[in-house]
Amino acid sequence: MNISTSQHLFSKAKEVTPGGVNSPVRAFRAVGGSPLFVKSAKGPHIFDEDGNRYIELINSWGPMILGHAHEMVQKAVSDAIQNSFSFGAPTRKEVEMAELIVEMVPSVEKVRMVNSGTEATMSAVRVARGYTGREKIIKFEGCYHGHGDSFLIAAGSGAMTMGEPDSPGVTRGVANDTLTAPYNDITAVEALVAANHGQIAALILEPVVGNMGCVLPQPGYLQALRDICTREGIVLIFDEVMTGFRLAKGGAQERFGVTPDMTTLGKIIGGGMPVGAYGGKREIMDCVSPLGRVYQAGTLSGNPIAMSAGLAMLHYLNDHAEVYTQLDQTGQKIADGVRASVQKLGLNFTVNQVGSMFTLFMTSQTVVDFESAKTCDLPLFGRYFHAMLERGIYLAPSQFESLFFSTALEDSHIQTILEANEAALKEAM
Ligand code: KE4
Repeated sequence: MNISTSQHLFSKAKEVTPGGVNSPVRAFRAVGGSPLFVKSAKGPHIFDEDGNRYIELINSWGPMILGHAHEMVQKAVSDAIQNSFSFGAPTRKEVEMAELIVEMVPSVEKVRMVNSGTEATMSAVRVARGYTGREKIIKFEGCYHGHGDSFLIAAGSGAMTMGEPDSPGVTRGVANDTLTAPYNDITAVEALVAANHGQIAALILEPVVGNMGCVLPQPGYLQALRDICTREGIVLIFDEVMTGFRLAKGGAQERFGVTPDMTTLGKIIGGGMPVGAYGGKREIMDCVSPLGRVYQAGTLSGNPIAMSAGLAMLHYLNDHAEVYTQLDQTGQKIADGVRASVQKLGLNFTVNQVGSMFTLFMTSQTVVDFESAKTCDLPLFGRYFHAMLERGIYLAPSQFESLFFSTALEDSHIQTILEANEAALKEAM
């Protein structure tokens, strides 16, 4: 494929932006080659600056669950723009958004809007510390909760591909307050709790992990964490920035029937616009300024244009339960098809899938945590990624990322994806 315009733009970008991108994983460093510069998108397709069309399975890392440029979301934004962009004052749309989130997400009694998933998780941890008066947190190796200092310890996502999970610039003091445990290992959590008794403010996790690739909680794991946190007075935070409104309209907490004390949200909540949120039990959220003493603020929080996009998206998802049936079917079809090709080619690779989240791991191990995810053959994944790109399928440019399917994928697209997958696996081996 001719990608000369993207290559030219990338060389210009690298002169004026670190690594030529505004978020590390976009730079293709984990798979090699030069990143595509996207010009437009519609439905299941993106179009790069050289006019190449791809069926895309990133969907802006989750938000575009209804496919790109959905007319319902676009109309909501174009209508909102007529009333100007931002006021820095309360608006009725923020009330509507908060009421809708409270209705849709089981754990949320009160919610605060912010502008990214990182802001949501940083704020939720601060509130948990303020509410409990405790300082330490537990996170899990391979889970990613944005780029807040407390979380860049054994982080997933781009941090994994950078080969330095503990980022420079994170102080020893911050790192000392972040305890880590392997995902899916309850014994390790019990040991941390015993060794730090009465000092742990919060336990934060991705209830289904997307950021080491898609990794599911093993049966009983989430409930066991819930029980430990209830027993110890630890605030259980489900980071549903990825899974929220995707795995069910109430997110993973609805799908798995386990209710945390707080939830962080992002991605889909903004319909493609920069929106995050954190919420939970009333008694915890009432600690937040100006009602409580835990300070958190934001110039563009609850921005009316972003609220319009998010409200259009969430109302649609809340009113169309069939979306989740379709997404589950799409995920199952693709997982079954990829597993069939892997078996046909005599490859012993692992497929993890739940709903519209999916990862093909280039390892024979069952992938249940950070250590097993790291056994993947990364050079092989890079060759597979580019073989798929050449066939017009745009995957996440890292083995340690989940794919996200949208309702814009029809059977014809799924067939194209599966044919390309089998050919790309053959080529890459
Ligand atoms: P943002 O600050 O990027 O909006 O959200 C951070 C975040 C928090 N929690 C979870 C579970 C997340 O997945 C994320 C962000 N996800 C990555 C994808 N692995 C965003 C892509 C990127 O970093 O460019």
